[in-house]
Amino acid sequence: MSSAPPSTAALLLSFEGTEGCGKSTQIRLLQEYLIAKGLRVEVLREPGGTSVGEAIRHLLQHAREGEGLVAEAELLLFAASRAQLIRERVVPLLRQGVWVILDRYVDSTTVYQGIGRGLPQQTIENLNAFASDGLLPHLTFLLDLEVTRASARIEQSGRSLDRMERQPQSFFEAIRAGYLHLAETQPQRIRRINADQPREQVHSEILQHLSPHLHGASA
Ligand code: Z5A
Repeated sequence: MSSAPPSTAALLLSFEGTEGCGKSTQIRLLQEYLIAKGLRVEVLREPGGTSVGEAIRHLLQHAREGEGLVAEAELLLFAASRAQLIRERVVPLLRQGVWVILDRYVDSTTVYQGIGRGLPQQTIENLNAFASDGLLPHLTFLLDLEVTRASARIEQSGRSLDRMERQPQSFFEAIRAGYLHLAETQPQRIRRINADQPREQVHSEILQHLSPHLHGASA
């Protein structure tokens, strides 16, 4: 999977990491920063981001019916949400020159379904390529945080856990290790950011990675 997004001007960015690592917080800060620079920016989440995708998200994370999902069906539902999102929103937005920030993307499937659920990596690679139409982000920010630190943040926020989050700590340790391996093997695209720092510091590290791409960017 290696095709470039269909626009020379607008970038496709994605954020990855274990739950509670600060993706939503950093995406918000980055969106504000880019908008202040005069860029048009859309934030979309996975699963979700379209009506179909949000219905799939509900089934995967919150609906009682989702409790019985087998790993293979779970994988196909994430892929279905992605196929819809890419064609209905992401590609048209990039063509209009709108920057797109994705809250999770193909790397989530590689680690959660591949490593977490133990599904065959080749199947996942093929399905990721099919669902995404081969579209990879220009840059992916991996917010890396120790699992116990991330759980403490979620606990502190007071929100309840969804189906995907009710896994043992070992599951999330494996996910974190999987992400770190991906960042090591694809250093051009995937940038590991130490998320165990104050919000502003994390934001500023993200901007450092982005700055070569910002040169000359305009709406
Ligand atoms: N999934 C999958 O299995 N396969 C796939 O292909 C895809 C997804 C696409 C989606 O989760 C689930 O789907 C996810 C993977 C799976 N499940 N699991 N398990 P989601 O989108 O519902 O939620 P999430 O991605 O796990 O994110 P989150 O829990 O909402 O956390 P976050 O966005 O990374 O963090 P946050 O909300 O910005 O911050 C969490 C708290 O920490 C909050 O109270 C903040 O105020 C605080 N915070 C943030 N930054 C800091 C710093 N720097 N210091 C201290 N405190 C901070």
